[in-house]
Amino acid sequence: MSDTPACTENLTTLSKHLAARGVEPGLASVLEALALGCKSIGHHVRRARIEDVVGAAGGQNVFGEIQEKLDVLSDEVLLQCLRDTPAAGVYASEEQEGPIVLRPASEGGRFAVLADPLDGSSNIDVAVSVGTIFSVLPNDRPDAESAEAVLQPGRNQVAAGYVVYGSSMVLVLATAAGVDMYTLDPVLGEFLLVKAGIEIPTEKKIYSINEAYTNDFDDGLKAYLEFAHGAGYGARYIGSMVADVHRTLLKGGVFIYPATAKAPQGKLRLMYEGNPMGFVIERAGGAASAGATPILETLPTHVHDRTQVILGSRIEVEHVTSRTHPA
Ligand code: AHM
Ligand code: MG
Repeated sequence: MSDTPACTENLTTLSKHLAARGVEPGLASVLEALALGCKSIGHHVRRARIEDVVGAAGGQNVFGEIQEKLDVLSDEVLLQCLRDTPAAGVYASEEQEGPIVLRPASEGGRFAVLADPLDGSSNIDVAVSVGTIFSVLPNDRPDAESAEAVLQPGRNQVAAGYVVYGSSMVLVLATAAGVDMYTLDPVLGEFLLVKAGIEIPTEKKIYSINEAYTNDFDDGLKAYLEFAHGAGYGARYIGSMVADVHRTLLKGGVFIYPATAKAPQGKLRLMYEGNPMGFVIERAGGAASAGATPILETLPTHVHDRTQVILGSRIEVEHVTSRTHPA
């Protein structure tokens, strides 16, 4: 018998685990392309102010919002990674005017990717956590209609996830097999599996909402906040969706971005933010509501549609929706 101790080093890489999870090679190649893009974006985020990437790029996106330099760069990085990936058929993002057809389904482009390339980018200049959010849908329409192929309900997603550029760089990935979490090992340059089969904690008295907008909330939401104040809830709000949802996934509670008088459809984007985060939370055993119905059941009319977002553990979401949308 050898005296050599068994190696206990964590060497379960993303690609190894995708194969172990039974993710088919075409989808795995798209997810690995996104992970590569996120490593590159994370590298730029880490070097903010060393590189000239902080500040406005000088343009606006289709929503009339100021584009930060890093918004534009992150979008270009993801697009470049997907262009090189034969299974990627369509790319759409909140920085682009509309979906870009990379290659039709008939030429192998079997997946559509929708992304918020740099969520929370207005937090970059103060070094608060930001992230990349992505959704993968099947691209199975005839060639001429490929750009419209993205207009599917979130329920059709085959994978979704996000990367948080925080004190560590974390990838959370939801597939048919479940929700897994990876941390980037900066020396190996690999995302290594740190937790498989994540389940959201069931009950937790935490709400996450921009409470400064209370005067704009409807009576049901005001009633929920009154209930939460009386029931001893704590409040947490970072202002980067990706960081707020990541905390909600791991620690529980509810994240809410409601419709307000100023943003009657809500502020967050259905296809780049609501659907992928809803998919992750549902796969982890939680709920994601657009108010009256689950986010994932919303049929988009336009790629840039917005939605209300109420997501978290089922019971915490129910505390909100039972007051905002009583049966
Ligand atoms: P962005 O995608 O342009 O960065 O905007 C979305 C961000 C979310 O990350 C966050 O949840 C929300 O805006 C915060 O908005 P507010 O400042 O209104 O609370
Ligand atoms: Mg965003």
